[in-house]
Amino acid sequence: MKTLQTMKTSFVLFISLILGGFVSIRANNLTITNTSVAGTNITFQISWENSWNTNLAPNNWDAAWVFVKYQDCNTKLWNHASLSTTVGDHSVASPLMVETVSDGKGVFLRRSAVGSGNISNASITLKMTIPAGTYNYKVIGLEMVSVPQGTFNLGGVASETTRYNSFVIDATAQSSGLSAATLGGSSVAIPNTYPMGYNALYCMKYEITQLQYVDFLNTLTYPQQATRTEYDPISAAYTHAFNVQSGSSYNNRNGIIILTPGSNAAIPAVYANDLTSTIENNADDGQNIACNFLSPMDVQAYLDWAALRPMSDMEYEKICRGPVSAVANEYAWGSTSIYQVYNTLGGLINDNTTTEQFSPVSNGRCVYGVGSSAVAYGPLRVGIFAESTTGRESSGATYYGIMEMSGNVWEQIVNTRDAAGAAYTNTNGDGTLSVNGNANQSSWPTTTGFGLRGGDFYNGSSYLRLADRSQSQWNNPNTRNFNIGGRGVR
Ligand SMILES: [Ca+2]
Ligand SMILES: [Ca+2]
Ligand SMILES: [Ca+2]
Repeated sequence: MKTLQTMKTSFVLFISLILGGFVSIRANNLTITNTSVAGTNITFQISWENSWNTNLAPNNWDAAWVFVKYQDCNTKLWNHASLSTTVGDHSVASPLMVETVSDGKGVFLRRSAVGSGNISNASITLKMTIPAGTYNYKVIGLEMVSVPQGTFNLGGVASETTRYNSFVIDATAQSSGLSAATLGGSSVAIPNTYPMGYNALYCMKYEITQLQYVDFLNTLTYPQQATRTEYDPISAAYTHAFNVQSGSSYNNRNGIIILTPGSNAAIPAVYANDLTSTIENNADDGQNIACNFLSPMDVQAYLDWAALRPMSDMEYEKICRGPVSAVANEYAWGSTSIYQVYNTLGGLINDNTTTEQFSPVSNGRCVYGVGSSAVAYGPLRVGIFAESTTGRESSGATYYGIMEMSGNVWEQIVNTRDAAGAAYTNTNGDGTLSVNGNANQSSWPTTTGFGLRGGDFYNGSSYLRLADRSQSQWNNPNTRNFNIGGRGVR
């Protein structure tokens, strides 16, 4: 297990072809700079820290999922750019390689050979397939981690409660489907089209952050924004996009605000991060804190827009446990070591910033269990426990190096308890939402088929167990709770 240091998340570059200028509007540890467009080629430099590609267990690599949004300067509407599916059409500097995808909705950039360390200003040119026009562009990068194809142990061990039956998921299981009796845990029968975690996938390294959600909102139309936030986009400047806790002025550490109100239900609002009010987009405005208050339909819309897909209930266990044996009552980091952390506990350093950290280092650090002991509670920065000296247990990483799969905000999954969940396939998002801002991909749940995994900053430790399925059916598609977020896979 390589060390996992600083979090890196989406970065947006906004450029104008009309002005011929290229201005980066934000920066964090995954950066995209020096962007230019020539014809249908978009060129930029990408940097991120602590990338890896290893031929030792877990035999995987990290990658940046990069996709391009372009805005028609006449209609002002944002579209998802298609990228060439031919590797040779793109130009990628060492030590990176490009991995194209068959639907052309983005590319993965990753180390071409075994190695580790920082990626520094690697030059990338991607070939887009877009109609002629005059556009603004946003290049967005999300950090992902590869989860290789392979068998794994589902279900925890016999002494644990609220779990799947214990058995091996292999190629035969995936190609044959599984009966309700085989699965156990209140499941229905699932066909061979349900993603069981046997096949290779990429998983977002972190929960969706508040900056990523702002970037998303700022490419939507007014009606889409209205669906994807709690308050109308026409609300006054500095209105929070999501709920204020009842009886309090506290927003559970969610700092997403309306910066410029929309108007006439036609011109969209401009959103920003302003956790430390009231000058937006400062270094301490919570950009890299996990985005909470996300309903199941909010997460699905984000994933459709990003051309990713929801994680299945069984994939959650594969991503956490990997191919090794289950440990009784283990958490996502593969042991029962646990050290409680929450934001009002003390020990938080650089609160609300992109370097928010917690001291001391200890095995099993996990954001959970604040309960009712404090009012001003909320999630922490994604990747907060991954430091230069931490390993799997002290950073809270899964077998593959994915962060906060136990604790912080709940993970959303597609369940195996409803017919609608069982009908889910591995259909990816296509970058485009319905007129009203909903995901509209074949087989994705709409009313039932939803579930939660991994616990959160508010509840106690039993939900953090990686085998725990006590909330694996949670059919509240439009409910926004202060302790629920999500992430995607592809
Ligand atoms: Ca501020
Ligand atoms: Ca989580
Ligand atoms: Ca869609």
